[in-house]
Amino acid sequence: MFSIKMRSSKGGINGLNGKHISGAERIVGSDEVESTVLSMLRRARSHERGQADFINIKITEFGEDSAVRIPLLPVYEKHSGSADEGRKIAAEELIRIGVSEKAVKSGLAALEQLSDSMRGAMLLDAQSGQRLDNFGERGIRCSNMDVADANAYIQRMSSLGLSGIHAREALVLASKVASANGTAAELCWSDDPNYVTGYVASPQFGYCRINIMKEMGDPVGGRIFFVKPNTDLPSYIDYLQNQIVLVKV
Ligand code: WAQ
Ligand code: MG
Repeated sequence: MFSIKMRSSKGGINGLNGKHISGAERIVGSDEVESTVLSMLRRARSHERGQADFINIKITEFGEDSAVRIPLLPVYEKHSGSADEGRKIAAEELIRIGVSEKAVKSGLAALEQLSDSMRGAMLLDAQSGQRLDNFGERGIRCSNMDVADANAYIQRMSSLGLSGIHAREALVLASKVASANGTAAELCWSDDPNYVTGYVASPQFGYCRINIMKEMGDPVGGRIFFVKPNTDLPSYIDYLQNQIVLVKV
């Protein structure tokens, strides 16, 4: 199997200090490597955040037995009429999951205070609300995950009434995050200016889509992983970053 990763930016020098445009990763069989690379290239060059002037595509082969298989989270939806209402619904859902009120408040505030999008997520203690990682404005990147069977996944997505790359990728990422030992919940909204749907996810209840979580046109998005107290952080972070995970529908 092959892991293919793309990241792109604009305005930097050799990819350093530019504005992040887009990133993507897939895990595919040998016969899909070429088409996957091509679609990533196209994505980086025609993204609504801008046209990348630096594109990095990395391809790594690995043995199938190094992958762990996990189930896809169940999906449910809550309706909001505005960004404010969406964030209120998200807060209620996080509290129902067991995140403390204090931690919910600091999570929302942390995302709302961002002036630019992060590339990764912030880790917050689900009880105290304190930031646990020291990855600063970069955040923790959850990586090395994909669906085990792309066709089965697309079918499942359409049976759920979901289409498009945002939901497809977010649900896989959220499934991996929820499968990590120590995750209490996740909160997310997109950094794509015109994508206002966000979600709260948890190992207990699954993936809760909230149709409006930010104002149309807002280019700032982010993610919070709420972590249970007393979690072993180095192994938690190692799992998120490095463990190869295939999500089964
Ligand atoms: N690991 C950790 N954090 C990440 C990662 C990652 N691999 N990728 C993105 N982030 C963080 C980062 O701070 C981004 O700015 C932020 O999340 C948003 O990323 O319809 O599109 O890829 O059900 O813009 C959610 C709703 C869409 C989908 C989320 O996120 C649906 C989305 P984006
Ligand atoms: Mg984005």
